[in-house]
Amino acid sequence: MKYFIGFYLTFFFSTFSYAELTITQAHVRAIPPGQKASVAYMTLTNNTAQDVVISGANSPFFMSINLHRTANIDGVMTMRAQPELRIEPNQSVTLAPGGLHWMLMGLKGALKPSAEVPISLIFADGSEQKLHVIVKTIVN
Ligand SMILES: [Cu+2]
Repeated sequence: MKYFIGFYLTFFFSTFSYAELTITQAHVRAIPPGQKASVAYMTLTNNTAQDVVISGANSPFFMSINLHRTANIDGVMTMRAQPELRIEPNQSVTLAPGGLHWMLMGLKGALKPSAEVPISLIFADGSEQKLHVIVKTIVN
C-alpha cells in the first residue's frame, strides 16, 4: 500500500472551545462526484496534564462521522469502528491513511477541492471543538 504523495499544509481554523487541544494537518479527502463517503485526517496534540477523550464528531455536510482504524488482517484491509479517541497528556495522535481516520458517511451535497468542511469534535464531557477542514486530493 502506497502512502500518499500529496502535499500537506498545516491548516487550522477554529473557534476554540477547547483550546488545550491543538489540531494540525487537518484535511478531508476529495472524492469523485456521486460518492457519498470520505475520510478526514488530522494530528491532535493534547497540551494538558490529563487525558483528552473525544467521543464522537459530527458535520452538517455528512449524515454521520465515526472513528475507524484500518488494519491489515491476514492480507485484507479492514476498517474497525473505535469507541473513542484518547490522547494522553502531552502526546499527539495522528489520523492518517492506513490507520486511524474519521469516516465521513452520507455526504449531503458536493465536496469540492479546497472547500472547507465544518467538523465538530465532541468530547467526553460534552464540550465541542469546531474545525473547518480543507478538502484535498490525496493520492495513495
Ligand atoms: Cu473507515
